[in-house]
Amino acid sequence: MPLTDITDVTDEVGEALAARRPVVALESTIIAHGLPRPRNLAVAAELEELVRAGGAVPATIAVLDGRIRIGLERPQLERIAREGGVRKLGRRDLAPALAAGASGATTVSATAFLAARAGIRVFATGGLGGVHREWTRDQDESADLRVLAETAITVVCAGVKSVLDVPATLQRLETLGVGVLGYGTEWFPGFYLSSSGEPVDWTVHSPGQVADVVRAREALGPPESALIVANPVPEPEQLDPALHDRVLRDALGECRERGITGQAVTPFLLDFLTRRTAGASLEANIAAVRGNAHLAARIAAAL
Ligand code: PSU
Ligand code: MN
Repeated sequence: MPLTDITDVTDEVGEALAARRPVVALESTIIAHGLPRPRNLAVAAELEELVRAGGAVPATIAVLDGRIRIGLERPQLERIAREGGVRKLGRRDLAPALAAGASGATTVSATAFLAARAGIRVFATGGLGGVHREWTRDQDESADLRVLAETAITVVCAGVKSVLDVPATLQRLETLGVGVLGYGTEWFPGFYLSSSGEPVDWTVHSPGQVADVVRAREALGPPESALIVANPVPEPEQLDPALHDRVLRDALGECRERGITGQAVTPFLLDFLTRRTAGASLEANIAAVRGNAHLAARIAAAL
């Protein structure tokens, strides 16, 4: 069965891709499982507007009723934001979800995979998945990393979620051959924080410089891999680092105590932080994603 038979591309996205106009992919897990309702719907719509304001067409990606959706109309965005039973789909979950006629939100791994297949070259998200701090015990490493190692796409993010083991994740990215550029910074961003305290090897300062790197990568040819553009949340909008460290310690403790594992870990930690920082982590998270959506559009336009 050809992929096009099970994929619905909105007219707007399809026309933009055919005319080689800039398109930016957006993931849907952050909407369904990363942000609280009803704010999630407002943010999802705002991200699309930010992409437009940056000069590109937004393509939010999800699976609805067993069909791949590249670009969502408003009623479909509402379903992802509001419906119960919207599953969290990594790349490996796509086939069973499609076969079952299920609906689900796509993580970075599934979104990057589907976006690249659809011919989209730039993707914006909040924070990537990565190596969890309890890796030595449970080997929890997000499928995001493996997919980024095999997929030619530029991913604009605010680093990896700070609930993870950031140095270990950077090591894995190096091993996997995934390029990392700091955008306007010499430090890898810390998702809720402007800096994780870990250095990056390469820094760029404009969308044009990112486009130069992408073109050089394309000239080098296979094997394909992703390019991460690590764009920090502006310092005035970051979460207070002391509050971050304190609440995160509690979150990781509670996660372990309650025996939460697998796909549930990331949503649990994000929600715990939101509740225990009285929404401050949520604001930092949203500020980061906003900046990424806008920058991704400018990069897509520069390409
Ligand atoms: N970044 C956010 N919020 C999120 C996520 C990332 O700001 O909800 C999601 C992404 O979809 C990412 C996923 O791919 O969390 C990683 O989950 P896991 O650690 O279970 O692979
Ligand atoms: Mn995991």
